[in-house]
Amino acid sequence: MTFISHRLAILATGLVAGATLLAAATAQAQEISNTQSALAYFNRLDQQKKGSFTLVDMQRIESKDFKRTDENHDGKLSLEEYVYGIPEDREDVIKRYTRRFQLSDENQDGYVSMDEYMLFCVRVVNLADANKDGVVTKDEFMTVASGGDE
Ligand SMILES: [Ca+2]
Ligand SMILES: [Ca+2]
Ligand SMILES: [Ca+2]
Repeated sequence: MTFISHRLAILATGLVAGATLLAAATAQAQEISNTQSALAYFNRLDQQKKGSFTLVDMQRIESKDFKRTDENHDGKLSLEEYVYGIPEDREDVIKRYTRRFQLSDENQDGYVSMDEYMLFCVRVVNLADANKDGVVTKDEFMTVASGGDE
């Protein structure tokens, strides 16, 4: 992820002694939290516990999520609605959601519409479904979701 390398770059330039150690520890903690949240996300999408999910599964679950998140029922999500409920001290989670929000906001109007949200699902499934069989397995999902790289 870009913001991790950015943060590491700041750490590396800002500190002299111990910079390498600290950066390594930060990266490791980040990796663990990425893996855990990717796994939690996968489990949420794999509601029937098949060890996989399809685009249809994901869109069904995410569209329910969209309606729940759309606090003021205007049919679109603001960033405030999107990150609502994330504890303030979980800066890493807030950053991840903010990034996801920006990626989803296709027309860059500062809101994520249902269409954009569904399109995001299509992009995630296309990206993750390495063997293009229409099913995203846990392995396929974890490969793209938990990696530290883009
Ligand atoms: Ca709204
Ligand atoms: Ca938009
Ligand atoms: Ca597949």
